Amino acid sequence: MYFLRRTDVNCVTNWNVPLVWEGTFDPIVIDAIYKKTNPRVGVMIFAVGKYTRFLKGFLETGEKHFLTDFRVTYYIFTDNEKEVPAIALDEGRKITVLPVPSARRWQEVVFGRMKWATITIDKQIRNETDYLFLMDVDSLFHHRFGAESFSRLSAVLHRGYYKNTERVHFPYERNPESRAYIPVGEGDYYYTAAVLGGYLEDIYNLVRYCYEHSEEDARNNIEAVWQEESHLNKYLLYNKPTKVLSPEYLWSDYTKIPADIKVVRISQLKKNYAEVRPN
Ligand code: UD2
Repeated sequence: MYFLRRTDVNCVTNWNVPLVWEGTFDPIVIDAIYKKTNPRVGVMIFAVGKYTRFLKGFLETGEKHFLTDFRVTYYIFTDNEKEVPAIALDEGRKITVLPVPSARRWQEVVFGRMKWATITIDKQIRNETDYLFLMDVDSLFHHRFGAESFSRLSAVLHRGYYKNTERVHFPYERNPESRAYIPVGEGDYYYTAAVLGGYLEDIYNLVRYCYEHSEEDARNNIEAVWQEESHLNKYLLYNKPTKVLSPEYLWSDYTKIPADIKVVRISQLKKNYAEVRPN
């Protein structure tokens, strides 16, 4: 018998959508429900410069834990196709490699994700995918990441701010000149840009918004404090997610696991920033 209850955490947001934690869904039932429609799932990952070294671990562990038994296409954006490893994929799963230019600054890559996602959805992916996820590559899957993550727009709580932090201390962009500006006193949660997903058109609206607004900032010589993550947080304040995923969906090897995190589904790897980023 699967007990679907947690009393130690909020399982619903104050706009009444699910806040997903281990112990709040039946994994077999929820996968079976979504399996009936056999959705096509796309996952966009960027591996530019030295980040190609993370592809093997991401893909191998993704095959063990990410929507197993669903149709999945990994869209890998890279400036070095030769470094994309050959990984054995299960039936119904494939890799599509998409070339992007190299970057001089790491910020170009994280902003560029929103640009290339927008362009590539328009050019190609719109006809190939029902659900689309965007993920950081420097991480490993450790536990099931299944159909409980599906909704029109699913965002993940940033592990650093999901509890014991008042909204005034969320690291939103506070410069009123920036398009990512959120006034003090506003905000629901602080979301990570490292994992998000939803219906293709909902994700398209989000990435296009972040792309266009960061371009507008750039024309005014402004770079938001957490780059595309700042624009994402602004978007999600006024376009509420239809599901919120707990930090189980993106933890970090740097951070001790507290009692309310019963499973870590993805964990960000420790990395030497100075060595791995262009500058
Ligand atoms: C945080 C966010 C990240 C992004 C970034 C923006 C978390 C866990 N991560 O990550 O999503 O919002 O801040 O400031 O909250 N990449 C490359 N080549 C590069 C640099 C980056 O391919 O040279 C790609 C790669 O897929 C990587 C992602 O961009 O996983 C994010 O970059 P990061 O890991 O350097 O950013 P980080 O750890 O500060």
